[in-house]
Formats: sequence, C-alpha cells, structure tokens
Amino acid sequence: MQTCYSHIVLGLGATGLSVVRYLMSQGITPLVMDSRRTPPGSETLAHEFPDVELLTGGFVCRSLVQAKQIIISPGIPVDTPEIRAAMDMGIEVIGDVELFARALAEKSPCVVAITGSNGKTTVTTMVYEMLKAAGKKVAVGGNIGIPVLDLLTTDADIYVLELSSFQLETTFSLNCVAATCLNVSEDHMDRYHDIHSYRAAKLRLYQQSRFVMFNRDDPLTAPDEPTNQNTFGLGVPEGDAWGLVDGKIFHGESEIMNLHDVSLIGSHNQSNLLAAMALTDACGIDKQFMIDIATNFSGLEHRCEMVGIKQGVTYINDSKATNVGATVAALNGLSDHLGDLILIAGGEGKGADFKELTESLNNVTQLITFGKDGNKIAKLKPESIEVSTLEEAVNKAVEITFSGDIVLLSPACASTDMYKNFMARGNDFKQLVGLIEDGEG
Ligand code: UMA
Ligand code: ADP
Repeated sequence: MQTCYSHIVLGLGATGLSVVRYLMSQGITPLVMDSRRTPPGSETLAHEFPDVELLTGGFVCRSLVQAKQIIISPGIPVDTPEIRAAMDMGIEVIGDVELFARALAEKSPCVVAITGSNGKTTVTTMVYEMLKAAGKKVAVGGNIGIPVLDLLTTDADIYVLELSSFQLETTFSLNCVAATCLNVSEDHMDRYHDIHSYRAAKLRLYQQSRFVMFNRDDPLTAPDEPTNQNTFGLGVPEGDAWGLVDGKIFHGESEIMNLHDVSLIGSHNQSNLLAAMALTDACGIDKQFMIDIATNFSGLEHRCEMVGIKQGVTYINDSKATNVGATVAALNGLSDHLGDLILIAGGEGKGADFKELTESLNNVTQLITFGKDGNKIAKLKPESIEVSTLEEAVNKAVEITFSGDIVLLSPACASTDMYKNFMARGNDFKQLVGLIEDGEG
C-alpha cells in the first residue's frame, strides 16, 4: 500500500533540497517529486536523506491530492495541470519563500526584499554590503542563488532577499521592513500570458511590506493602491524622494554624494544605487556607509563587465542580459561611444517580442546573432550576420573590428539553449576573448 504524505516537495533543484532540509529539521518527512528523469539534487538527497522517497519523471496526482501542503519550486509553473487539480481540491500550494516567511512570523520585520526585471542582483548585493558595513548581522539569499530557507541556520538580524516573479507567485505573508520593484519590462513570456500578469506577480510583494520604494521613471512599478511609499528616480526629487540634482545624489533636499565618486557606470546603475540607498535608509543606517559602498562597489561579473582590450578593441561581457530590457540598458549606456559598436546577441528568447530592441539597435554598427532565437533578433537590423556559435560570433567580430571599437556580448536571451547558465556563457566569451591575439592597436 502506498504511504500518504502530508507534505510534498515539488522540484529537486537548489530550492527543493533546501525545503527537504528545512522540513526534516522540523520533524516532517516529505515525499519529493520532480518531472525530470534525473533531477540535479537526486544524488545529494540520496546521500543526506536516504529515507526520503523521490519520484521522478512526472507528478503523481493521486499523492498530490492526499497531501496537506505542497511546496513547489519556482521553476515549476503553478498552472501545471496536476498542481491545478490539487489546488482545486483545496490543497495548499506554497513556495519556499512562504515557508521562510512563516518561520519568521513571530519576529518583528527583518526582511528587505528586491524584485524587478533587471538590476535585482546588483541592488541586492549593494544593500547587503551597505547593511554589513553598518555593522548589521545580515544574510543574503533568494533568486541570487542561495535558497532562503538555508538562511535560517545563519545568525542574522536582517535578511536581504532577491525575489523573482516565480517565487512571489507562491508567497503570501512576508513581513518586510522595506521592498522595491526596480522596473518591469518583458521577461518570461513563455510562462506568463502577458506583461500585466508578470507585473502582477511582482507587485504582490508590495502588500507584504511596511514600506514600498518604487521607481518613478517606470510607471509599471507604481503600486495600484496607495501605501506607505516613497520613490527613487533619475530626475530631481520632490518631497522626501530620492533623485539626482546637477550630477549629485539627493535625498529630499539633502545632498548625499557626487556621481563622479560612484564606481558603477551607466544610468541604469545610478537608478540601482538610488534604490539601494533608499532601502537601506529605511533600515535606519548612517548615510556614510551607503556612500562608502557606492564609492567602492564597481559591479558584478557578467553584467557589463569589461573583459579586456585586444588590438585596441574593447570587449564587454554582459551575459546576464537575459532579456530585452537589460540589453537596451547596455546599449544606451554605450551610446556616446565614438568607434563602431558590435553587438553579439541571441539564445533562448523565452517567448519575447524583440521589437523593443529596434530603436537601441541604431547605436549598433554591426549585429551578430547566434543561438536558438538569434534569427528573430537578426531580422531587426539589415545586414546582420547570423552564426551558429559564440565562438563563430567572436571570430567574426575580430575580423571586422578596428582599434577604438567595442564588442559587446549582451544576448537579450537566456543561455539555456546552449549553456548550463549565463555564467557558463559569459565564461566562454571571456575565454574566447582571451585567445584573441594581442597585437598593437
Ligand atoms: N524543472 C522541471 N521539473 C521540475 C522542477 C524543475 O523541469 O519538477 C525545471 C524548471 O523548469 C527549471 C529548472 O528545472 O528550468 C530549475 O528549476 P528549479 O525550481 O528546480 O530551480 P532551483 O534550482 O530550485 O533554483 C531556483 C531558481 N530557479 C528558477 O526560478 C528557474 C534560481 O533562480 C534561484 O537562484 C534558486 O531557486 C534559489 O532561490 C535562477 C533563475 O534562473 C537563477 N531565476 C529566474 C531568473 O532570474 O530569471 C527567475
Ligand atoms: P537581475 O538579478 O534582475 O537579473 P542583475 O543586476 O544581475 O539583475 O543585472 C542583469 C542585467 O540587467 C545585466 O545585463 C545588467 O547590466 C542589466 N541591468 C542592471 N540593472 C538594470 C536596470 N536598472 N535596468 C535595466 N537593466 C539593468
């Protein structure tokens, strides 16, 4: 006879493993299911918890409908028929972030949460660094790569979480000190009906925060209902808002610092910095700690990262640009450049409509595309070059560039058609650039 399980963990990636660990620490033995034949966490599960049952290759409806609670990983759409069927029967379906929220329910608010289509990891990292510099016991996790439940074993007073729309879909009771949605532009259109349902998933965060910071330059980030809110944006701030005046960062009428002293480059990063400062200000830290981090933090790997100069040509790795909005930001940031700009783009488009790229492609001298949806991007610019691999793309770029030019890898697509993840794609690019002969420019 088959055992009935009260808790079922769906998905055995990083999240599923963290959920199993958490439940086991609470004395609950769950059943685990994954639709993949060999989920990435199966070996670890067998090693750490040999008694936990794992079913692979699909979701077993009969078990799902007998459970009390289903904890679903972010990579699995809630709309999957087996999960819908369980929900229709009144079975509770939540994500790991909701379990985390419930574990903290007795505590006073101690979460700062960041969502948005682009800039989440950059802002999350800056907020973490600012709070740490101010002497707080701080832990960072979420979509950035560390499942939130794994943070509960750390000794932290405050948690800084990067949250994706996938995670927010199944989160109901976070109690944040402060939260933001940095921006909303099309992404994950293979999972959402349209940008409105994607936005709605992200903005669920606002109902779960005491204080909301939104981006006044992006109306899609504004809360639908007025709440305890403030704004950041690149224009002159009104009232208590955050913004820029004559090349300086201002909070209301008080000057914080000169943009010349900020290490990050690009106007999108100025927006990110304003958001990070506004969020940490809501945690009550001294402004000097924000200024110190703004002065020293020069950005993360794979995000408009300068790789090197070969034969006078500058190579930039923006492999983390997995959607159109990120590539637009990179191209806008390079619009003042005098030499030719070669863009390498393409990959898994996730159902995106690439038309939004068209205007920014005016800054591009030569477009080279590769990967599954490369041809869709190639159609947006006459005389684009279509190749099959990143190696061919780099070789082509070397052939056509001269000293003073820039070659930018900013794919506007996910990497999963050809690589394990965006980091593998970025590392491949860096390796290929490393192989280019370095002569006089
Ligand atoms: N999958 C199946 N069947 C299953 C379970 C998963 O096919 O039964 C597939 C999913 O479609 C997905 C992949 O497996 O393509 C991974 O899914 P997962 O939910 O097991 O992923 P985890 O390893 O738990 O990692 C997740 C986040 N992944 C996703 O949301 C897809 C990680 O964000 C996050 O760092 C981690 O939890 C810790 O919180 C990654 C991501 O790509 C970086 N996020 C998307 C993005 O940033 O655009 C939202
Ligand atoms: P996320 O975690 O949301 O993917 P990252 O900080 O990792 O954000 O940056 C991802 C990509 O988006 C990079 O290509 C980066 O240059 C770009 N980017 C960062 N901040 C912004 C922003 N505010 N607007 C548009 N693009 C951005």
